[in-house]
Amino acid sequence: MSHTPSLPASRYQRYATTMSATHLKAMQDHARQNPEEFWLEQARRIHWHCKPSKGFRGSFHGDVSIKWYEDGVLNASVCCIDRHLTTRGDQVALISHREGRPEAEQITYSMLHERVCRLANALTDLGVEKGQRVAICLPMISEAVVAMLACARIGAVHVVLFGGFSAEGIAERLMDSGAVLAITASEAKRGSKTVPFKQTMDEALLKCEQKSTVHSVLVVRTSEAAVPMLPGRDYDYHDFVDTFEPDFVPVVVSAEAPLFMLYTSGSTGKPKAVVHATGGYMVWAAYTMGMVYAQQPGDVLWCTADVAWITGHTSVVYGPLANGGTTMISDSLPNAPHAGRWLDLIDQYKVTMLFTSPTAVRAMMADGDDVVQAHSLATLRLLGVAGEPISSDVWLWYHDVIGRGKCPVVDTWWQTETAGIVLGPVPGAQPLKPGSASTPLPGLELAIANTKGQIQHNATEGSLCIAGSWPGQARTIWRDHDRFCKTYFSMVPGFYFTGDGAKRDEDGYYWITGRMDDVINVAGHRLGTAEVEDALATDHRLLESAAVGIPHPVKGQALIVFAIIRKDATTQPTEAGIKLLVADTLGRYATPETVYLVPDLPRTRSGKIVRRLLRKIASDEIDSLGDLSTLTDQDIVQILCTAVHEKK
Ligand code: 6R9
Repeated sequence: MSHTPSLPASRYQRYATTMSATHLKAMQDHARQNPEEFWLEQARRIHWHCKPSKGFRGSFHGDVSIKWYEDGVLNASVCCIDRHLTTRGDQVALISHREGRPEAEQITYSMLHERVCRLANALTDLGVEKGQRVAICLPMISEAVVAMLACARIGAVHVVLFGGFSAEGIAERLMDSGAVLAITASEAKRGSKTVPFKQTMDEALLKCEQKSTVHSVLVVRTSEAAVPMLPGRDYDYHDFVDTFEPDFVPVVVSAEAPLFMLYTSGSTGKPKAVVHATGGYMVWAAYTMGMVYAQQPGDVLWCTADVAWITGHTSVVYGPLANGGTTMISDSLPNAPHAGRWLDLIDQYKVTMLFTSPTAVRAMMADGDDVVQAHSLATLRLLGVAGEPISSDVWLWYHDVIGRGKCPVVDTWWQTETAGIVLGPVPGAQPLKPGSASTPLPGLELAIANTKGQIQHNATEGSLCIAGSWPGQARTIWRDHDRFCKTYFSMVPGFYFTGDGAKRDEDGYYWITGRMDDVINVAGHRLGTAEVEDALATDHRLLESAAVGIPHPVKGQALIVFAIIRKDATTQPTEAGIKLLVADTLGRYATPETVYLVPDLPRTRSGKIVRRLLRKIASDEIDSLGDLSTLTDQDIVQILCTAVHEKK
């Protein structure tokens, strides 16, 4: 925990009109005393075709069942668009900036309505039905937002896939989700690199062979480059979609109908698709973004997350649009073509709220204060981060240098499974502590358990759990409810287990210490070390491997691989080859920082690899290796230390 003094709520006067400390306290009391009434009240933040009369129904015990607002009926695209048409049809809903184009596109709520309806008609024409899955694999372009909302409009379930996944990774997810249609782009530019979206999708579909259920592919042409199209399967997005009517009667669904599923990493190899339900998710997106970001007319919120992550779903699309705000997307990089590129865009598009990752803040910090000082940044009034721990010095730099000391910094802790902010300050209503994700939003009760699964009270440290459900909670893991129950509800019976460690101080503020399982967080991307090891196991020249995360000054954590080559291998795997194998299997984002080819790994007498030790060795912290007496072979430690040291 940091000893940096906290910053009083009164410092952020501009937020005083949004919510006072008294109002926040009243909400917290109401939520505790009458949760059913509290959550039904929050449900009024969105538009319902039939208003719900029930709040939560279900249990965290046994065959876990989670239902919210089950008698409510709605359509998520209506909540995000139609609802605002009479009051703010001409207000900009989406600013879409594309690097290399002179001006960003300003898409009003009316324009968004037209585009979403055309695509809803096109998808229906192609035979997509309510409940079916549609895979969306697009760069940060307006069609990505339109595609998500069009799926919602026809009651289909979107599965947004990250453009950084390999063909293998996409194929696996297409087959697992049973997607019937895919929406992709020809290619995307990332700085000087070209990302071949369509080519990767084609390869993925080839890999699926007979197992793919995808019958159609819509392709957004993002450049002049020629794209091979398969007649009868592939359609040019605009040539096809723009011919359809700009109106579509929304398909209403019951609150528990799935809105989307999203793949995320866990501590076992296979990625899992977390399923989110329409009603609860929409209330949660509106509530959490309304409490912490509280967009006012004129605010431009730029959340730099890719739509393929939960932050992209809730803080780029559903939250801001449900609340009638203006949201911005951009396909730019923070430091290409030059350092300070994102700062240019903040000034150019008068961004008032910036929401990014600690990795991006650390990268801006590394570029130096001069780059920041060369920009006005006068429109900014709120700064946010999520995705990984932010240290108090980086928090303060963000606050003092980017925010010029006048913008509150909101560090929000949440997960794909929580769908929206769980821990985060309500700016103007409570003090901010640099480096802390603050306190739970009203209606959420957090708990800290010790290693035996017992709940600890007052100031303490342990595993972070959530007592009781919240509307945005994931309902299940697609086609694997057992895994859902085991992963999240078996560690501390009756509680949702987050997988993160946390400290709670005497004021009830939480300080996240990081994952406690074998999930690492590289630049805000969750990665299971087992996924990496499974990928390496496909190279039969490798006997065994171990992947660990170690601290990295910019990315938060870096992925390090130790691999043992089989003695009988006829050819020698190289470090570069191993990196490529991981990138090909999982995606470029998972490329290991360093690979060590080693004769063995440190093991306990029962044969378990001692990862704690590998982390220390890989970070070159050889003075604090601790007790080595439980190892079968202590000499291996010295050999690994030398291997690491030689590379430094
Ligand atoms: C929103 C998102 C979830 C994991 C989570 C935790 C880490 C997220 C954080 C944070 C420290 C924060 N995490 N927010 N750690 N401080 N403010 O990132 O979802 O991709 O599912 O990752 O990210 O470890 O468990 P997701």
